[in-house]
Amino acid sequence: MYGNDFEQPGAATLLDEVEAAEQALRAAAERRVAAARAGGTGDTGGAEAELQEYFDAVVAADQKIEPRDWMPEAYRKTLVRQIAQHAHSEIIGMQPEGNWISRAPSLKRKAILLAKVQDEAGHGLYLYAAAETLGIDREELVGLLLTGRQKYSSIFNYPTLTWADVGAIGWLVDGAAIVNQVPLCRCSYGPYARAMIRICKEESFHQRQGYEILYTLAHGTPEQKAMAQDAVDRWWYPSLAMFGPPDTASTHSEQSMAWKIKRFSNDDLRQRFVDMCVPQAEVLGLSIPDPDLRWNDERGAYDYTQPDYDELFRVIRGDGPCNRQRMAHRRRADADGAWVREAAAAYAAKRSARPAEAAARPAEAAA
Ligand code: BYC
Repeated sequence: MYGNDFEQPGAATLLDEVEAAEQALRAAAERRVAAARAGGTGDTGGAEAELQEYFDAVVAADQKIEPRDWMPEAYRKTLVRQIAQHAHSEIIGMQPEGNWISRAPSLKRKAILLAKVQDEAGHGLYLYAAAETLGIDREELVGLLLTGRQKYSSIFNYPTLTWADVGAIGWLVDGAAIVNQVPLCRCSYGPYARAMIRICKEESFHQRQGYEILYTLAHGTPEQKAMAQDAVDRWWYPSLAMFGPPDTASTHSEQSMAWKIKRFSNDDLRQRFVDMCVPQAEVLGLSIPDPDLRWNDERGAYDYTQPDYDELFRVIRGDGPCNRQRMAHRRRADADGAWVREAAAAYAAKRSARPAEAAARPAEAAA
């Protein structure tokens, strides 16, 4: 079951979607579009127009573009931008929760949180690896983050003030991430889609652990319940803002949707998230801090108050509550880890030199 341990209609849908996306991905790997059957394998031998035609046919047929395939330069750049931003978010996203590992209220909570934060590092690795298939290496991407030329998600610029924030991040932030990322399992670029399938399965556990923390607090002492409510009050609107600017201000959505990188617009996903959270908040016994939240029969969805998009743009520009702290910490970690990367590279070079040395030895002996 997706998300939490309480029966609710439609609760399994998101993980079912991931499952279906995985099956579609496998099927896509076995089929090639008609153009490929007739004219070859989509290799790069033809003229630009033919290559574009083949690319368009693959996308239209819901097949996957693979690293070996020709792709428009703008498609490649968009993927590098989005995948890198996503990877950076996973790595920077370790900080707010990492802040609570040493202060988790029990050994069990500490072990769970450690595993969760480690998973985020793993997600970063899958995503950097997916970006590398587009011909850019991880070191360069990290450099772009550290010099402020690439972004990471706005959400990680908010502080984690209490233990309940760890619950709110799991429920709301990971919940928003799942809603955003499940459709990315159907992304037209194969390596990104494959990375997302695994990530979404792990995110489901993350969301559930946050939900369970909040449920426990909400059913604990009045002080614990108040702490849980306070965390939800602070994380609700930043979580809504994670989905990006409204459609009218989203510069990339239209093209990304035409390329089937994005499958839904920012506003559609935001709505889906709100509709998912309302019944879950009821089970928690916590309220969503929006006096205008109400069911709209005509739309078949909840009406809700939009997040403050000026605040979102301020945070994206680097002026959120924790931007400076997050980047300073990341730069420090990068510098502190330099010797590990150097040692690993030296070890790898030594190991790869070994077969050559071994091959050279008999010849030397014979001489
Ligand atoms: N924060 O045209 P738009 C996680 C930027 S990690 C910062 O709508 P797009 C987790 C956008 O980049 C969660 N910037 O863009 C980890 C663009 O600027 P540029 C991360 C944002 O790409 C640890 C401009 O605003 N998830 O789950 O079509 C613990 C215009 O926006 C944001 C992903 O990265 C933002 N919130 O759509 C727990 C998912 N929103 O690049 C959890 C993959 C917008 O032109 N990414 N911008 O300078 C996406 O789905 C899309 O990139 C977005 C934005 C929906 C985020």
